[in-house]
Amino acid sequence: MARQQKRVITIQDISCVGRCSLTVALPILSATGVETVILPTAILSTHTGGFTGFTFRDLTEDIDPICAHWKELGIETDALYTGYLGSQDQQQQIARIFDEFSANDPLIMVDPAMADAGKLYPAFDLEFARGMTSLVAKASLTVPNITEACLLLQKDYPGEDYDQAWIEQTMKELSDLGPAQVVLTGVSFEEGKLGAAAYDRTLNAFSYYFTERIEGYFHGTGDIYSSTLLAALLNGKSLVEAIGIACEFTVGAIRRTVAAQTEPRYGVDFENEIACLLKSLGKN
Ligand code: PXL
Repeated sequence: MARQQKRVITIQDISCVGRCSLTVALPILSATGVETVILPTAILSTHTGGFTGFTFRDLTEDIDPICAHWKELGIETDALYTGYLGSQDQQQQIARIFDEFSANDPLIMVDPAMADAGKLYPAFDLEFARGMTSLVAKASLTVPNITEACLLLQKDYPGEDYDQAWIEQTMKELSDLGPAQVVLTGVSFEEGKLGAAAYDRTLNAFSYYFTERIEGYFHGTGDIYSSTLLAALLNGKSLVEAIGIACEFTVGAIRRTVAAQTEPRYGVDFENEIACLLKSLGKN
């Protein structure tokens, strides 16, 4: 029977506490009507940013048997979406999964979740970043922040010292790796404003969306942004519309968290912002 709903296979870790990766991707995508098939890469008691003593179980060995079962069932998908991976071995494994589930010409979105603010996350090294470049090469859309973009391209991290020409050149270089669409997050040209830039190679078009900048570091917001971007695209929005919808949703969740004065390492209150997201998608 033909599927009515869009389906995504998302591949990232489960951080049990701390609202990031699968614990934000699944609720956001599901709430917007997208059937979400999950492939957990690892299970951690918390994410690795701002907590010590976390547990980590690598699920590399489970990935192939899970996918083999799905193949037996004839599972097809409209999109594949990867985020934080458990190990470098998983990069090649996932590249194979992209090929195995390519029947419907799915959107392949790689969020190279590995670094922020000029630094790799604690679990990763430069070799992992090299491997991520190979995975991005297979994507149709990639969503790095500026730190991740520099690691993918092996260029120096500029901090805040860049201009529009640098952003556009960087997005073109990322697209030259493979993806026809690139969204760069954490872009700012003006004090007090922060947002995202997009490049669509097929249209040869750049676009931008900015909101107010809220000072502070908020865990999981990259994953919230990527999940919302994909949710908007799978709900028929254009890339230009989707980058704005994802910016507004992410900043809305940050605003709620600041107002509630909760600890940022526990993630942001995106749950109470979901009604606003549905409205911006025209869903209620
Ligand atoms: O993408 C954020 C993220 C996801 N998963 C784990 C993390 C982080 C960021 O630190 O540690 C386990």
